[in-house]
Amino acid sequence: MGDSLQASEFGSTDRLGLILGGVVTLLAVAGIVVGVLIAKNVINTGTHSKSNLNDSTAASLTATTSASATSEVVPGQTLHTSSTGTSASATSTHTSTESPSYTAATCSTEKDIPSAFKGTYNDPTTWLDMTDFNCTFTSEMVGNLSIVGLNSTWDDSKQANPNVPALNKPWGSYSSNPIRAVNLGGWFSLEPFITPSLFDYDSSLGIVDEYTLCAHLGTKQAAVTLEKHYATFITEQDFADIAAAGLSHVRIPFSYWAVTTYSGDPYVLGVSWRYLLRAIEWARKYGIRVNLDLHAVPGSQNGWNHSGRSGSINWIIGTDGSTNAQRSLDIHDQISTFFAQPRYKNVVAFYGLVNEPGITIPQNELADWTASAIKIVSGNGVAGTIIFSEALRGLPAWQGELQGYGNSLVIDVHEYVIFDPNMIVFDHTKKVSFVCSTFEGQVSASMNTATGFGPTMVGEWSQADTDCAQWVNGVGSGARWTGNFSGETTPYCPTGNSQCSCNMADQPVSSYSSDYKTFLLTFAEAQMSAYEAGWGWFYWTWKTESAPLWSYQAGLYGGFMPPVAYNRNWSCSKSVPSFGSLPEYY
Ligand SMILES: *[C@@H]1O[C@H](CO)[C@@H](O)[C@H](O)[C@H]1NC(C)=O
Ligand SMILES: *[C@@H]1O[C@H](CO)[C@@H](O)[C@H](O)[C@H]1NC(C)=O
Ligand SMILES: *[C@@H]1O[C@H](CO)[C@@H](O)[C@H](O)[C@H]1NC(C)=O
Ligand SMILES: *[C@@H]1O[C@H](CO)[C@@H](O)[C@H](O)[C@H]1NC(C)=O
Ligand SMILES: *[C@@H]1O[C@H](CO)[C@@H](O)[C@H](O)[C@H]1NC(C)=O
Ligand SMILES: *[C@@H]1O[C@H](CO)[C@@H](O)[C@H](O)[C@H]1NC(C)=O
Ligand SMILES: CC(=O)N[C@H]1CO[C@H](CO)[C@@H](O)[C@@H]1O
Repeated sequence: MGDSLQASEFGSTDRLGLILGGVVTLLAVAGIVVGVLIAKNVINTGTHSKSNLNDSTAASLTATTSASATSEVVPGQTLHTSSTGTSASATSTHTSTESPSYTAATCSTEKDIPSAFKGTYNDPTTWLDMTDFNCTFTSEMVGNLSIVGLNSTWDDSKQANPNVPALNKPWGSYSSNPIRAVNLGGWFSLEPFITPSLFDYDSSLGIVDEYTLCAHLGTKQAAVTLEKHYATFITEQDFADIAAAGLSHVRIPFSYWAVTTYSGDPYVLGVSWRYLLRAIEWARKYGIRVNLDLHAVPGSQNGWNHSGRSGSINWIIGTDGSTNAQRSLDIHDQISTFFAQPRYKNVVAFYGLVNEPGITIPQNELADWTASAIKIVSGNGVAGTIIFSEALRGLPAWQGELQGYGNSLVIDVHEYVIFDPNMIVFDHTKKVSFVCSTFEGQVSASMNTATGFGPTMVGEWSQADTDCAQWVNGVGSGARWTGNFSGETTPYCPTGNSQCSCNMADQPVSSYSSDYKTFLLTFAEAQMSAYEAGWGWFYWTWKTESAPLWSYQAGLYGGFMPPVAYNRNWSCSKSVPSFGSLPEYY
């Protein structure tokens, strides 16, 4: 897709020559001469402690292009038509109160970048944001993935909070010291309901997911738009706030185009990779352990928008299903080789194979793929516990499956009461008691190999009591609550009639009644308590633009989340408090 230069592969000088004519010959010669020259210019890194979030600079960046028909990540397969260094401009949107630091450091400039890497996503002189990135070029790759941007040393001595061990100390038992954590959803794998501003187009354009968004923008503008999002949506301050909220882990969803793309893909290749790596460094700085979550695999594992492309499942099953299954194994080979490096041993505590595979994928085929993936990932030496999804068929379905891995394999279930017409209709009290009985019961049963798989975690949950949040069912979709979701005409709310309305869900947090906040806090504490019957929980998600019941941050600011996650007043062992005169129809 798109409109920029196509280079078929690294070393394809014929093709480069066609595009750039004699210039490339000069660059190639210069590249050989320069070789792996280490930059010598000492520059003021005061500028590098800032985000260079300047739109005109961003606009001068040109796009990444996907290599045609290759599944390898190859340096030089993407081209920038120009490489405007961003190191000179220092416009900061969020660090303006910091005093500048004047530590000397060596940053590469354009002349230091070997020709094969010039203008690629590995070329730091083209990056939009240099905050905390190492600005010295390196051609070093691990698992065919670049380490450029990373520092050579790291410090694993931090503790996220006094109740959990420092990164360089063993966690111990997750059954007795559960995970309390959040997802960083909508950052590297876009979701319209998390960032509706990125999907604000006329509905006739059909922009409903990252695929259609990138196809519409074209490769150049997609790269500019998405890099700006990567650089601004989550910042270091979020990691500081997450640790301060008593949370110990983050689950970071990312998509396969962080490492590779295939013929015809419109996705932005490679740019999210370095922001993912920086995110891990920020997590480390606050003692937070990371759960890497491959949220989108080639072909789409569930046909939902958050797999990149909404539509059919073409992974294991569907068109090119077996090719895409193999591609996803190849991707795991690369990624797990990378994350087996010593620098990740203490911080990447969990390694997720694939988010929410669709229920139409036969379980035996999914289990076979999972066993192959585990063999690759553990064979490459990843230290973290591997995660597989219950794949929307219920925890009991995995009793007796994928046994023999001990505590090095954990099953992941996502618990929501609002996507099921049988549960969304529960009143507020019933939603709380249902979590405490049924969801806690499911998690407990799953922890026991006589009744379930064994080690069990809850990788997603939220405080939503309706499906009213804008686009939570997809761009342009109606809601079950009001009775206009996907051809339905029955309103699924406790009163089940024309009273059912999204009015309250659409209000700002500042207008929430104290009874509603009591419900929301209790609903959150009920879920935390229920899921701590297993290995613990990851809330979905840390931050949203406009959906407060899906934002841990909004809950903290709004006073309907416990200020620190490990210190709570209510648990499932207590009776459900009164929610006063809280209405049940909105
Ligand atoms: C970005 O930099 C350009 C050139 O230095 C300047 O003209 C422009 O005002 C800056 N834009 C912002 C948003 O700071
Ligand atoms: C890398 O090192 C530089 C220089 O010491 C520092 O400013 C920067 O914050 C470090 N980056 C990370 C992610 O730790
Ligand atoms: C890296 O790429 C080369 C060719 O580009 C390939 O032969 C090799 O298998 C790849 N290694 C990994 C770990 O993907
Ligand atoms: C920055 O990266 C270069 C190349 O990988 C490396 O030699 C250097 O030590 C790194 N700087 C820091 C501060 O880690
Ligand atoms: C669904 O119904 C609500 C309330 O009547 C309305 O605001 C919304 O536009 C409808 N959405 C669709 C997709 O029909
Ligand atoms: C627990 O209750 C006390 C006393 O009512 C209150 O001050 C505190 O904020 C509550 N803590 C949480 C986490 O709700
Ligand atoms: C059509 C579609 O894929 N809808 C999904 C989009 O993603 C949201 C969550 O972000 C899901 O709830 C929808 O089912």
